[in-house]
Amino acid sequence: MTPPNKFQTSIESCTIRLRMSSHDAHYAGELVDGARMLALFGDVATELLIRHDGDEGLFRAYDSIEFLAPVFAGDYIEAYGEIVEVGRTSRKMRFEARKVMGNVRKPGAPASASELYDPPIVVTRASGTCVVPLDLQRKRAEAPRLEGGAPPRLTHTESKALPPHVQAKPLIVTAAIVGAEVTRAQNPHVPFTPDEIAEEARRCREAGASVIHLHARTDDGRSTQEKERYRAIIEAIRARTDVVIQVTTGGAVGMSIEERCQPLLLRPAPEMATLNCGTINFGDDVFVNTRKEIRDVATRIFESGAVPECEVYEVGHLDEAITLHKEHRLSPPLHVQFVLGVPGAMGARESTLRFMVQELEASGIEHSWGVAAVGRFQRPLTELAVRMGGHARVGLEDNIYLDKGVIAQGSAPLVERLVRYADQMGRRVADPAAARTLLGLSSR
Ligand code: KMH
Ligand code: ZN
Repeated sequence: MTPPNKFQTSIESCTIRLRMSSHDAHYAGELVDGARMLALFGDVATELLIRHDGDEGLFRAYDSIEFLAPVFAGDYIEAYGEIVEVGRTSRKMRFEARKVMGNVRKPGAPASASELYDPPIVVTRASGTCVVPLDLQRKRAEAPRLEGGAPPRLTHTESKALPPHVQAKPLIVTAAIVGAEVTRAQNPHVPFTPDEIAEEARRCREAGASVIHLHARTDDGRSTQEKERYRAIIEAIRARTDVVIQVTTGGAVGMSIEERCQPLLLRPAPEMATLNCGTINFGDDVFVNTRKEIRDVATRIFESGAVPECEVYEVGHLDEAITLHKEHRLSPPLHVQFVLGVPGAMGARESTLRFMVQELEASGIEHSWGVAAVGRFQRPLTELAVRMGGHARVGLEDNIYLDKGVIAQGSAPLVERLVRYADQMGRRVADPAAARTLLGLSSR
């Protein structure tokens, strides 16, 4: 995470900076107590609440705390925080403390020798919730920037069954509009040229998608990872719409890692990129991602500055994604896409999805998750994701039909239908700005 951009918020953010003194050192070797960082986060939270509500509010709970590096007396600490979600009285926040300067502390170096850390060293990360009772809110609380300002109409009987905390979660809809495998013989609406792809991206954005999962094709439809082709497509999309663009590093079966990762060489770097977390049977082929290759791709994504989305096709891939996060190979928070129903890999079953979500939640890692499902499973599994509080991906890459025997006229109709369903369920759709906040992307 390269502060401060990576963590920027569209709701409220602030930073405080101060030097740790010998009064703060609690342990041997002038080591500062981790609780000191939490005290700084408390001050940051208070400032955020004053800015947002005109009241100091109260800290209710942390849901995650990670101590990542030691802090010593003499270190300059920058404590950053942002409000990422606003409820009626609750304000969900994320925090990061970074060491920006400190003493050299090497044998032989003078005691006063000091250095700048470039990039700064992240020492603590946390997330938590504060509350401001309604009668103490002196400013009108602004909801995160979401589409459709009016509260959703609950027209579907099921919607009444969705718990309020699920309804409160903005839904990120990803449109996978091209893919590497689908042909025009299967669906004549698959876009190939930069203009066709950009036009479809615009239609999907208008239908409510905020992320485009992107593959590239040559004019005659062959799958390509060629950097200049991605540049042309991304420029064409950017000329039309503000969607988050997530490039594939999976490419097509049989491509080398070098070939697959070419879009990461673009500058400015893509905002997001997929990270495939394991090998699977992929229909009659094998989609190979060895552990060494996964780490290679993760490093390339990290170094490009793109935010990874971990593609999980099997239960073990989730363990791998969690391991990669723990190895600090991914810029947090952790984004997981459960891809269900690939022939030869994990089936598209509710029980499997619920198990994986439970495992992810039990990891204690700050995360978000979404569902992509293949063919006839796309609709039921993405709708299940909506009901479970996850995000969802639809589009021709995964499914060419709108209904049984009815070819979808592009990906936009699939997006439109999912957004309608989300509305019935009482979940609002995140626009690209809100999606960027939720995904921890730099603002464009
Ligand atoms: N075409 C598949 C073999 C991704 O985009 O990262 C890989 C794929 C995954 O589509
Ligand atoms: Zn893909």
